[in-house]
Amino acid sequence: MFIKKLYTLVFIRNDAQILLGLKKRGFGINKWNGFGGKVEQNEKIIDAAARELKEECCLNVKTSNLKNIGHLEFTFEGDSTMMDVRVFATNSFEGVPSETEEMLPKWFELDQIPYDDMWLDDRLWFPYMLKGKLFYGKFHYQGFDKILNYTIEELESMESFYAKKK
Ligand code: 6OG
Repeated sequence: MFIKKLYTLVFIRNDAQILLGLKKRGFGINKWNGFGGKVEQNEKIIDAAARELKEECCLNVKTSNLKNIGHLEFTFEGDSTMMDVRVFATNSFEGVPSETEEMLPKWFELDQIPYDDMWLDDRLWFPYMLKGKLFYGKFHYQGFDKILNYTIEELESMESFYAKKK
């Protein structure tokens, strides 16, 4: 059995671009990713998503504008933790993305996503997100640079996915 830990991951979009952040420290250092982190005890997932976005790149979002677009599960060989990552997206935000101690934000054209400097799983599920599809992905890593196995599926709705998962 795995010990599940809840995380958020937020993507800010405009028509032609996506905002990614270069992680400057800790887990995933030197990789481009969305903005997110651990959900705290007694914190709503959606509140954690907005909080982490603000802490990492100084943008404000209304939680009502954050759309849950995907669910990712990561496990690592020899580790009993499962990272349960709730993915959100929005094109509605306030502020200017700014560098913080944790992240360096940068806009990328949708056809210039820097997959070579991202988690290996991203190139597998980003295409769903970029086409506006909902998704569930499960990835089992050996170390941080090899995926031993994975599955990805498109979802009809997040609500029915979570209802079935319970
Ligand atoms: P902190 O440790 O910084 O939260 N995360 C992943 N994101 C992608 N794209 N691929 C992975 O493959 C990931 N594993 C974790 C979840 C870590 C942040 O990194 C995300 C969180 O947003 C293994 O608090």
